[in-house]
Amino acid sequence: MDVVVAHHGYCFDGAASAALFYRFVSETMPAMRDARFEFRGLMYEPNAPSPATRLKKGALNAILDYRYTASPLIDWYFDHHVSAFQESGSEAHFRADTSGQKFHDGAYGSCTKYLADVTRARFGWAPEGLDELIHWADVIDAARFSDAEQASSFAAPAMAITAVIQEQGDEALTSRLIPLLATRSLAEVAASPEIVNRLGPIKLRHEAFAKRMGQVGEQLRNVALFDLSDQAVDTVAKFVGYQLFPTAVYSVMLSRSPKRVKISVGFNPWSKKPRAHNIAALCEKYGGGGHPVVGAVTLPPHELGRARTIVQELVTALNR
Ligand SMILES: [Mn+2]
Repeated sequence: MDVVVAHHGYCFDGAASAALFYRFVSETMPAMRDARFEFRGLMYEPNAPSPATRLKKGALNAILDYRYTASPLIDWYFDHHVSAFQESGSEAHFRADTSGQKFHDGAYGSCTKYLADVTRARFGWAPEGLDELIHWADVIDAARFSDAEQASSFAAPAMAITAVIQEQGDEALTSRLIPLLATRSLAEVAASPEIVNRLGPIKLRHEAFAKRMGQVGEQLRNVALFDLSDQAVDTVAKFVGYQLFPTAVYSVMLSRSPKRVKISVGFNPWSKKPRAHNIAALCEKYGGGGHPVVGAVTLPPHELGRARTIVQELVTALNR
C-alpha cells in the first residue's frame, strides 16, 4: 500500500512533521514496511483546493501541519494551527472521529513536537535520533529564537535548511529532503548538495531583501509596516523587520508574487511589551489565519487595492 503524506509545503515544520511520520509508519506498522511514500506539499493560497484533493483512494493518507477537511480519506491527522477548522462542518467531522488517529492542539508551537509527544504518549513510540529535528522545528515554527539576529542567520544547519525549504521547497525537492531529515543529522542534511547548491544565491537575495525592507519600512507607533508591493518578491525574511525596528511590537508586511498578494502579520517575539491581539483572529476576518503570534492573509494578485485597505485596517487594529 502507498502512503500519502500531505504536509504544509514550503515549511520546515511541515517537512519535519512528514519526516517524523515517515519514521513512525516505517517503525510501528509492519504492513507498511515496503510501502512507497508520496510527499505532497499543501499551500495556504487563495482558493486553494481542499487538501482532500491531494489524497489518494486505496492509500494510507495523512495530513500534517495543515487545515482539516471533512474527508473520509484521512487516516491520520496532526495539526497545531488554531485556524485548522475554517471549512464549515470540518470541526464537527473531526470531533465525531472515532479512529483515535486524528489530533489537534492549537497550544503547540510546532506540529513536529506535537506529533512526537502524541506518538510517544499514545503509541509508546520514541523517534530515536530525531531530538535535534524536533527541537529546531519547535524553535523555528514558534519563533523561539534568542534574538532577531539569530532568527535571520543561516549559521545553524536547521536555519540553512529552512531557508532553502521556504524559498524552493517544491514537492520534487521536499520529497528528496524528507527521507534525509528522517535519517540523518541536520548537519549532514545541510551539507548535502540539495542545500549547499541553493543556499549561496538565497543568501544574496536575502541581503538584497533586507536592504529593501530598510528602504520601505516605517514604524507607526506599535507597528512596523513594510509595503513591498511595488515589485514581486521571491525571498521573504520574516525577522529582518524586527532587526530594523526593534521597538515595534507587531509587523505588517505586504508582498506580492505572480500568484498572490500576501499580508504577513507578526508579533515581535523579542518585544518588551506584551501581545494584546490574537493575530490569527485578526487575519480570519479577511479570510486568512495562522497562530496567535503570526498569521497571514492571501489574496489573488489582482486584489492589491483591497490588500492595501486591509493593511491599513490591520495597522489601526494592532495600535488599538
Ligand atoms: Mn507548523
